[in-house]
Amino acid sequence: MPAVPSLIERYAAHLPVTDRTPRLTLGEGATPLVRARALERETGIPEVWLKVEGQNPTGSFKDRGMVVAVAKALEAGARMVLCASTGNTAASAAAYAARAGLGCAVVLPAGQVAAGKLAQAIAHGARVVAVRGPFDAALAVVRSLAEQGEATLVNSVNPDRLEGQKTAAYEVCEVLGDAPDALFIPVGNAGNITAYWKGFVEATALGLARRRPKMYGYQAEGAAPIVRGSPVAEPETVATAIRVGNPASWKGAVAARDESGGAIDAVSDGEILDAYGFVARCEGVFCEPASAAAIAGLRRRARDGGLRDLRRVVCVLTGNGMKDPERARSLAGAIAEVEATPDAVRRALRS
Ligand code: AN7
Repeated sequence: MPAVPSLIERYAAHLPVTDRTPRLTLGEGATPLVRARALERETGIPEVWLKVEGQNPTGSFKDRGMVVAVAKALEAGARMVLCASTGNTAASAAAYAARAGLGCAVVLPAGQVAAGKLAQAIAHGARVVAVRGPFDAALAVVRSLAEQGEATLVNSVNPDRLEGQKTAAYEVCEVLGDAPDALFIPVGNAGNITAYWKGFVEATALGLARRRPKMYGYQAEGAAPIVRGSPVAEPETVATAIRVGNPASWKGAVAARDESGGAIDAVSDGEILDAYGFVARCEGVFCEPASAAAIAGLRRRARDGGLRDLRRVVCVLTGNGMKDPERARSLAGAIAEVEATPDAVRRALRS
């Protein structure tokens, strides 16, 4: 038995599982919630916390929902799972399918998936196909294949995914003793903001929290259909994880925004990369660019004076920075290569 019970065991009473559901686990959930002092200084908000979802087994929040979806697929006698993905869903599906002894097929937008995520899908033995077009085109393909009975679809249109993902909201409430005043979260296909809101609503009903947070979701400017109010045919952003033009959980995201009194806004690629560098250098937490959209949104809203009444906020850092090594490498120029002597190294360090 692991020291911390698996996500399915911990939250069985609140998940669509039965005694017959396999207790599949890779040690997902129970991720760190860490104080962000540099962001507190910059924003003037008394408490800023980071929910470090990149600490999940495959390096993103997707593992919470995937463990439930794959366990339920296993319980139902499935042989194969299938998903479209900007990368993290594919990595997670591949790992949990491998663990469960199921086949896995992933359909990716060609040329738009970070190297680490692709490496994971391949290493875990998934069948990988790239399609010409954005994530939305890949999702349409797998929905059609799943309808024809080819495999169990494990995208977030599968309700078991969102049920698993809502556990992150429970954890936040457990650790803080209440929900925060506001939650900042990136928005791509919009499953996660939908799942967090469900989790917070349930947490208040269960007595884990007295309040519900305002939900602040962030899309990238070049991929901001919810902000614009209509689908984007050719989404573009450096944050490839949230390069989505027609989110499947659009309605859920709008409900979370409106019922909580929050907002969904767009941040530029420049703001995203600035926030990405800032949390890595000033907080010691390395997230991926898509995750940094939440930090970029927090910084912008604080600068604009829109957060004066808030005492405690949580930012969800959805994925690990190591997923996208090429982007990280672009933060610095050439690395000096010198003779292996103290003098040469000292000179190089000073230049
Ligand atoms: C790091 O992997 O959609 O709004 O196919 O990987 O629930 O879609 C990833 C999404 C944010 C957006 N941060 O979450 C996929 C995929 C990271 C992500 C999101 C994703 P949703």
